[in-house]
Amino acid sequence: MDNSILNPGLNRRTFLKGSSVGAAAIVADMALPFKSVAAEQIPVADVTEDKWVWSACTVNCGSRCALRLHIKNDEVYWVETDNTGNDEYGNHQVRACLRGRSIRRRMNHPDRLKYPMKRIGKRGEGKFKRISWEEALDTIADNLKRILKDYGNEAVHVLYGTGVDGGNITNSNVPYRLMNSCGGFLSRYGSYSTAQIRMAMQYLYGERSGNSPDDIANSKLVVMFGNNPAETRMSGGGVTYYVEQARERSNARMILIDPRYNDTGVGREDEWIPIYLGTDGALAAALAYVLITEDMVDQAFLDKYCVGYDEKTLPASAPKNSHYKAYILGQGEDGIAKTPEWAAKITGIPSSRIIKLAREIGQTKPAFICQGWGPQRHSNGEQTARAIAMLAILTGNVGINGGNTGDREGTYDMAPEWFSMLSNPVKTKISVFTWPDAIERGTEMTALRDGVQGKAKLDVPIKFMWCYASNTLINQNSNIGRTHDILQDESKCEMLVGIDHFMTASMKYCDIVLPDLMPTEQEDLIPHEAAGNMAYVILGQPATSRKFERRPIYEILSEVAKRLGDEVYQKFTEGRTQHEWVRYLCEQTKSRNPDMPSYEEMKKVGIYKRKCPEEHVVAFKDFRKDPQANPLKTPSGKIEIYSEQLADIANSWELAEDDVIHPLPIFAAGFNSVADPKKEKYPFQLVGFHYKARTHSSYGNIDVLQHANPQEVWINPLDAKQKNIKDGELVRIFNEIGETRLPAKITPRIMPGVLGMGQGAWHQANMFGDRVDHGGCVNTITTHRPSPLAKGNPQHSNLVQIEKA
Ligand SMILES: Nc1nc2c(c(=O)[nH]1)N[C@H]1C(S)=C(S)[C@@H](COP(=O)(O)OP(=O)(O)OC[C@H]3O[C@@H](n4cnc5c(=O)[nH]c(N)nc54)[C@H](O)[C@@H]3O)O[C@H]1N2
Ligand SMILES: Nc1nc2c(c(=O)[nH]1)N[C@H]1C(S)=C(S)[C@@H](COP(=O)(O)OP(=O)(O)OC[C@H]3O[C@@H](n4cnc5c(=O)[nH]c(N)nc54)[C@H](O)[C@@H]3O)O[C@H]1N2
Ligand code: SF4
Ligand SMILES: [Mo]
Repeated sequence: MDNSILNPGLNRRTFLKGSSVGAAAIVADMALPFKSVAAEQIPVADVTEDKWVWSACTVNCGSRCALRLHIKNDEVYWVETDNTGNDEYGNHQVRACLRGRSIRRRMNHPDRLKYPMKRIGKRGEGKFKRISWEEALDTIADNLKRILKDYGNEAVHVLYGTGVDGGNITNSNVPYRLMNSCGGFLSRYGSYSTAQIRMAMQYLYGERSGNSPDDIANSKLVVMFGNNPAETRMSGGGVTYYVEQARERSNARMILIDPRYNDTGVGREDEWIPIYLGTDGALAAALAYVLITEDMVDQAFLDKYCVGYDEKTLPASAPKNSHYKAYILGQGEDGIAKTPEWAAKITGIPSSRIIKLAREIGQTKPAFICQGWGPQRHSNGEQTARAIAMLAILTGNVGINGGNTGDREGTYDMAPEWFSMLSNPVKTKISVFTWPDAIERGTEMTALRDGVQGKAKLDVPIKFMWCYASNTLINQNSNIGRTHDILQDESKCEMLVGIDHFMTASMKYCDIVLPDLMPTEQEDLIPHEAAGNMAYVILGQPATSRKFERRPIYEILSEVAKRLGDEVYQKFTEGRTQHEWVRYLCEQTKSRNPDMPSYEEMKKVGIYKRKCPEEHVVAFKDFRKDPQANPLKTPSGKIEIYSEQLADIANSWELAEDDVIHPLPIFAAGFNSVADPKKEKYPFQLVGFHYKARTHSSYGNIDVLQHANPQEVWINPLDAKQKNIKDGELVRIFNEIGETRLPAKITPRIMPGVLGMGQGAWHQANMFGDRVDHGGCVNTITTHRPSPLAKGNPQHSNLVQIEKA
């Protein structure tokens, strides 16, 4: 996941990560001839010995957990987790959740890819033929060379993928390094996780930042907008533990605002306020109305630290009365007062409850006001993210202990060493979400309409794509049907290289499919960058020898590099084996953390934890102390409630009528919203929330997890009654984009008018037949239309119909 909230200024994306192979053994009779370059092949002494090694779960779940893998006969047969430290946060155990504890079922899964393969049927048909590594690597290198020569480096894209988000030398982004070793590639900005909020906070605060969750120990009130740490940062390595521990200390009240009564609640919250999807901006405006009219705003803070709250601090270029206060009170251009009654109709929350919430927020200090990434993964997500943050700003909760910025929580960063991705000579970027367009109509894509960065327009479409540790080609990207159609034309994207563990929906579309080792089968230094006030690194060792013909990514890419020439190979490897790299990463990390054990000691102790020396991370603390000496990274150096940059963009970009970019954090409903005329035909909102059954699609094929957390669509009893749907009954969820089928779960934990299903279920459709999905994969029915400013994925903005199947 993308955690751009890092504390002491280290931008993780400039220190991208990677994993290592180290002393993995090759069982000779299982492999076709293959000359390995970058891996040492030390035979395992005695594979029948009962032993255990430290390892980690590295999927993209917002946590990162230590594993102790017990091995007999060269197979993991038992999984334990962290047993170091104690229960006190700052030294707590990073215990694995149900998924990590089932990792041996993934490692030993009969469906795991075993050999390199090439596609022989149509893309998506799933027909493949086994080939040798030589043939696979030659095919990749030959096509890459040809495409670089014919179209240039801008024609190569590394698809967004996060399957090894926690890896260092195994990291999902390692193909960047290969491409940067041979002239660069068309890169991307933003992420599927945070496209809209990142853009929003850049204009508001200059960057994303938040107090670490342990600082809730100093809070009197916690307000969470669409935030669900219990399910999305599970386990001892996650944030949910901090929230629990810190609330035990402060006894802070906790209010959850979410259309679903999510797992962070279930009795631990003080109140759940259900809200229609995509309407938090309207709620925030009405809360602001009460704060202003009942004199609960921190006027001194707004005057000193902010631009555009009222006429006093409005920039000279802004029209008169275009400030926030005028917008809220109905004295601005729309003339509408954002009263609780106004917001009640939009949000579904009674006006009396809005007034009560405003008074709680206005009178309880300090308050930890935060948002998850659910509210921003919408067609109006950029506006919503800023609107929610306004509550922290209006009440002066920014830059103090116990407060927060209104963003998601922040974290302490011990500055671990990331395997460098080198720098990209190609400066052109597309938004993370627009690659299907860059394949289909690349040269038509412009800066002002499609958000191309670094150039006025793209010069070439995407012709070659790396798809490593990514299911975003199909399963995790919106509108699977449209992507299928685009990829059918093999003269468009000419080569798709897939590297994974399973024949996922995405792998079925790749031209060459390569079987990767798992991070648990290699050596790597695994850092955790979202760990509250305790950062840590885990030194993982290979649990078993390599099975079948699986290879580690570093070795695979080294082999491709070699075929691209000596210079590329040298740049990519710098002459180091994976094991040498891991030692190097350890040494560099240790140089910034002197009490970290040496590499040899780390092999024994497994994990090194370091607590934030200041106890809690407080975002923008220096700015709060002295805004002149420590300005924010915004053009004015202040919090820009009114953004002149956004005013410029709103005036110059080509936008559809329902695409709103505004200098102020106003409420704009967006497309596929409560206000969309399509709602007549497709009356239900649908959210594909992040689900504990899986990490996206990873772990999705593990039977025990499927049984513990079935894939089902949540529907309120009132809606179920009206639709005559019974609990557990198979239903069709459909709209103009597609149809998916799954069982219904009737529950008051979701508000009427809204449906919810876990995102990431494995797509199961005949794409050459009726295209109906039988896996409950939400991306059958999500749209490719990007959000206005970030051009990000609005995957939670969906209007659908539901019927009995
Ligand atoms: N178990 C598990 N954990 C995960 C992941 C996973 O797949 N599985 N994925 C990881 C990744 S990569 C990421 S990016 C994060 C994602 O973390 P988030 O984006 O925060 O997770 P979501 O479930 O999308 O949304 C959080 C909550 O917001 C609610 N919500 C959605 N839209 C709205 C809205 O408009 N308003 C309000 N108020 N609430 C809304 C949802 O119902 C949900 O309960 O999770 C990470 N953690
Ligand atoms: N509708 C909807 N769609 C969404 C979201 C949503 O909220 N709603 N969330 C979005 C978000 S926030 C994100 S981050 C993306 C995540 O999308 P992805 O990054 O595609 O995440 P995963 O589905 O976990 O897929 C990762 C792939 O990596 C593979 N993998 C795991 N470990 C390894 C490894 O060690 N080596 C290799 N080679 N492969 C490995 C897995 O088998 C899987 O196929 O999904 C996005 N899609
Ligand atoms: S899935 Fe996440 S929370 Fe669960 S064990 Fe793995 S890293 Fe930890
Ligand atoms: Mo994500």
